[in-house]
Amino acid sequence: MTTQRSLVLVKPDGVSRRLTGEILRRIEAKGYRIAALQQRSADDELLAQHYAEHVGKPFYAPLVAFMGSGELVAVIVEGHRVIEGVRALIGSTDPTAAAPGSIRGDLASDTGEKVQRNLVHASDSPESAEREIALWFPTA
Ligand code: RTP
Ligand code: MG
Repeated sequence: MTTQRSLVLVKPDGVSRRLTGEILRRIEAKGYRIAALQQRSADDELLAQHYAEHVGKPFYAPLVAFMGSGELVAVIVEGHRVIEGVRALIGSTDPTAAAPGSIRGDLASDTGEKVQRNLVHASDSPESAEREIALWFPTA
């Protein structure tokens, strides 16, 4: 078995709606291990690095404002094929399109705003996972 790591963020909507436990419960119940966890806020500089691929897109400014609007929970999750597995657990970006049974499909609401408030972020490739873990957990 090759163990992978993924960077998961419970976004500010997840923390303020008291869904941190429910989201992490689903990830743990699937068999993944929480290797590190921190509740914190994020400044514009960290968010600009985290979302570098989205700079210039129409939702970028509202996305950074939303992600900086309150505390979030940053987590390193470990397991076999965890990157693909957690992406499947969280579901599609758009809360309306996300499949029932997924975290976003079951728990995220479409607010009709410029940015999707979709509760959770998860790394989308091994390269982005290692880049994001280095940003959020510099010593891990
Ligand atoms: P994430 O990076 O947060 O795990 O989500 P994702 O891969 O499913 O989505 P991505 O395309 O990377 O977009 C990052 C986040 O930006 C917000 N977004 N809003 N048109 C919109 O309203 C829109 N598009 C993207 C979402 O919060 C999305 O998760
Ligand atoms: Mg993404």
